[in-house]
Amino acid sequence: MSSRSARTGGTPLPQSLAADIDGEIAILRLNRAQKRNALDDDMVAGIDAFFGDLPAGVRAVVLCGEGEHFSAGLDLSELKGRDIREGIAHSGRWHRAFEKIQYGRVPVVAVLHGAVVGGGLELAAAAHVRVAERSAYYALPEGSRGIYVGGGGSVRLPRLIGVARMMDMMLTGRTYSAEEGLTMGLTTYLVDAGEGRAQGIALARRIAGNTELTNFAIMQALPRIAEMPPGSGFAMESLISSIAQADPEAKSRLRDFLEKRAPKVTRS
Ligand code: 1HE
Repeated sequence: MSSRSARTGGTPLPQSLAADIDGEIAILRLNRAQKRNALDDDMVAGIDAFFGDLPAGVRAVVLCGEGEHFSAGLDLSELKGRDIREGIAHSGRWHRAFEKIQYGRVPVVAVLHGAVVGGGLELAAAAHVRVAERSAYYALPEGSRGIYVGGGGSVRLPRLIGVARMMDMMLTGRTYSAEEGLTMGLTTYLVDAGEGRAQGIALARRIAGNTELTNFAIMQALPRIAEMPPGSGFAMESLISSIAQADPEAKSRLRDFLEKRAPKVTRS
């Protein structure tokens, strides 16, 4: 049974965001198509509140955008009167909100189409899986606007595409297509027009079927282990894998396989 509400947990969302809960999946839509889903302060606060207050039964989130574009990035109209102090506070609010996506309670699948630019790309980079329709394109127009990324882009994007590529995108305004994004690490799945949401939901359902402990390990431990010196990483991996396999749910799944009740791994 699907429920649609401006509230998902206890927190009201601004009009520019809309949430649906369908069983174990929550769908958060950027709902400001008239401004190409440009992210203003209310939206960023709403994203923070949404991911910080997911209903207990939700086990994966799909993040997508209404209209012709995923997101045109930062709402540039808010920059006009901001001084340095306010700029730092603003960037910090984006960091906190997007941190709740990347290191939140459940995995997030972003569904991308049209412009995925500036802060919109920073938002997409915080998700764990990115499904891009063929119309999607990636850009960092901050360079030509006289500003700089402020939503964690300098931290997350080099880890996905490398410093040199990000530098080029910012210096020259180069854009990449959804298809090019596949080999670069921006697009995880490439789909045809109109198929993104269904694919995103199907992937979210698959993710929701994993054990909570495994999803926790993948989201929280994997990216941190990747940043550790190898010796610390191996030790952390041993700990995490032993904790995961001791879970009764893991034991039951292994028994299902050994007693021929679980599906085999097949080509998709
Ligand atoms: C906006 C914004 C915005 C559209 N802030 N209002 N981002 C950018 O530099 C991208 C700027 N936007 C664009 O290049 C284009 O709007 C799009 C390619 C995304 C879409 O083009 P189009 O022809 O479909 O729409 P449009 O006619 O340009 O825009 C429709 C309306 O949305 C229009 O307002 P209107 O009142 O005239 O109808 C636009 O002004 C408005 N709009 N994008 C404010 N971004 C944490 S730091 C992150 C730093 C950044 O993200 S920098 C990158 C900013």
